[in-house]
Amino acid sequence: MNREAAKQKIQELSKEIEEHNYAYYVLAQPTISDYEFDQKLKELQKLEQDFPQYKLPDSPTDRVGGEPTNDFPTVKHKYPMLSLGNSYSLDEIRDFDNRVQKAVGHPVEYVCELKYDGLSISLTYENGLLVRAVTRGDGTQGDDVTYNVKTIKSIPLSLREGYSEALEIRGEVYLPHKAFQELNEAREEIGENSFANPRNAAAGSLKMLDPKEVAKRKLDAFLYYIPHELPGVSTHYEALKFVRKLGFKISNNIAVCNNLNEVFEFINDWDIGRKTLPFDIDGIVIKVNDLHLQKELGFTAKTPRWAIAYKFKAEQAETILESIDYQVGRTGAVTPVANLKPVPLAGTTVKRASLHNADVMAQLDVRIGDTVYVEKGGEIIPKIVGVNLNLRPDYAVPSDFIKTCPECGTPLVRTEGEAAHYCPNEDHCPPQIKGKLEHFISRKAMNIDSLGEGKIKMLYDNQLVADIADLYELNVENLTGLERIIPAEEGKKEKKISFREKTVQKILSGIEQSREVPFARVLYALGIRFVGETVAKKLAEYFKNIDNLMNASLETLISVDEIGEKIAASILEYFSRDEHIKIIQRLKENGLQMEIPVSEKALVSNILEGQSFVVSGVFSRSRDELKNLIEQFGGRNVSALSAQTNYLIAGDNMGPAKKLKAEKLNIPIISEKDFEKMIQ
Ligand code: 3B9
Repeated sequence: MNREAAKQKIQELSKEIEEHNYAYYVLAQPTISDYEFDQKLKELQKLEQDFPQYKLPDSPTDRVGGEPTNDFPTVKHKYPMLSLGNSYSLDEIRDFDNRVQKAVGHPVEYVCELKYDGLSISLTYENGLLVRAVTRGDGTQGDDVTYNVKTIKSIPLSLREGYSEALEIRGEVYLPHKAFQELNEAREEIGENSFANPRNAAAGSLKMLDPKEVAKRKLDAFLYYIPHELPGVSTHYEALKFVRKLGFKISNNIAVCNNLNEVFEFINDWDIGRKTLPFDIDGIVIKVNDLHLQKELGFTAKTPRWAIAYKFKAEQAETILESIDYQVGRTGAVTPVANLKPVPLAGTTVKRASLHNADVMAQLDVRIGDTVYVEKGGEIIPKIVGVNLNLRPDYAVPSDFIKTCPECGTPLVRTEGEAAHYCPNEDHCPPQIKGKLEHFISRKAMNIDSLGEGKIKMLYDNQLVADIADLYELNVENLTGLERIIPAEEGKKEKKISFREKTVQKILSGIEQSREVPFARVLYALGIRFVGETVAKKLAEYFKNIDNLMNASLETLISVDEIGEKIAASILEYFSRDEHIKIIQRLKENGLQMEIPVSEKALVSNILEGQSFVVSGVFSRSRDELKNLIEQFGGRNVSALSAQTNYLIAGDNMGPAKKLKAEKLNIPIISEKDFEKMIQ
């Protein structure tokens, strides 16, 4: 094919394929068979490969996912992303309506929408093209996940009707029930943990580093808000109709309500209707329709005054409390968990429920044998919210909270003023070890995404890793053939799974790559209590390397910006343990970054420029600290003496061979004091 024809064909196919996408994913009216669609997509992919110069910026081939990334850049939102105030009763909606009417002086029209339970996202279009998709983050800034969002088929890559004005639009990315179920089944097959709910699954999916993986997840999105003016639009409802024409998927389940009764009717209809929806909603959103009135009402720090969410009541069931287990979490917190006589609730059978902590147990006065009320909220595990005292049997007596850790036997501690009991055996209590490992590999720490919760469990259960340094001693031999047994469940057989060769390679290369992770993130990854990302950065900037930090006194630590006594004490405590020092030693030996790169060590002066030093012996400061000083003043450290070396800094106990060699090469031997004079 000649170039002109290829260009033409690429344009035609791109347009045609996107039309089919639109018909299928937005209008839910397929216009072509899957087979024909795939043929066209393949044809386009081939042409784009042969004539990459003609690939369009909104090519539908991007929907299968581009190249993997290492990180999602942080982007500041042009308009803040607010959240919604919550209400749990019709009375609270009445109060909301009263506040609105009082502020504007007359009754107003409302729009009612479903409250999608997903992940908020903001899309930016420039010259008609999707240029950015950013997560809500903290409302002010979020993660740029554009390449992942491009794989969501119902999100237009370019706007219809030739619309080319700048446009920002907000909505919710979610995972439909069916896709959620399929995903969890597939994860179970390969030994990964299931997601607790579609919301977590959607959030996890959008944060994956490989868009090709995201493309497989069948995410979807509803859009519901435009934070700026649109031509000829004066109500929220009109705004939604306007953007629907531009190709966005806007819900059909929207009502304009003239009074509160109509709002209540919408709420009641959907309290029942939600059970038949193919996706989760967690309530109804009520918004003032008139955009001028919205502006007049304004917003508070986090929420608009013109909108409110009505949250559906969690469904309740009554059943018998048969026994109480105690679970130790990743952080050592101990949670009492009730074993219940199985009872159906909101589509699933409930057998277990959280009792939170000793205070809640005492306050509810729950006893084994009691009939209890269980409720399913947004959490993973349902909770007990009350006891039916009329049905309490005579034998029921309060149970004492356990005194020792059910996982490792260590006596539990409870800090004054805190509700939770903790197991203090941080380094040797199994769930806490796994927690530390999971933190270590997490995205903002060492970012070893070839390992996950499931694989960590497998490695731990097979006694291959018991601390973070063990990860760097894994190899092909001990990973190959590892087995994990998935116990038999109702209607299913016991399953054995093992790592495939490809998985083993992936795990090892993920670990290998983590050796390049900068010092600040290594420091964060250690999991020192109270040392979060920001604190780790400050510490890395100040101390430059791990030895300086390890040797720092309380006074020095506290003198660092943003480090208070609580953090300082925790750092001292961490480094006071031999075991931790050994782990750090092993991490060092395995080549992890234990200092900031030279280029980042702020140059204090360039007085030593062009001078090279060999440091040998014992000094008043650590050798690393001395080497840092050399670099901070523009000098260079070399490991062995040669004719090019300018100075040998000799400390106590320097070997006689070094001295001889320096004398032979005519290299000046100076003391620590001499060196201090050089940089004064
Ligand atoms: C800046 C539905 C959800 C939802 C809003 C929703 C979640 C949030 C919201 C969005 N489902 N609707 N609506 N159906 N899950 C109403 C909170 N609105 C905003 O984020 C927002 C942002 C605003 C006002 C609202 O005011 C501005 C402030 C400064 C500059 C420009 C605008």
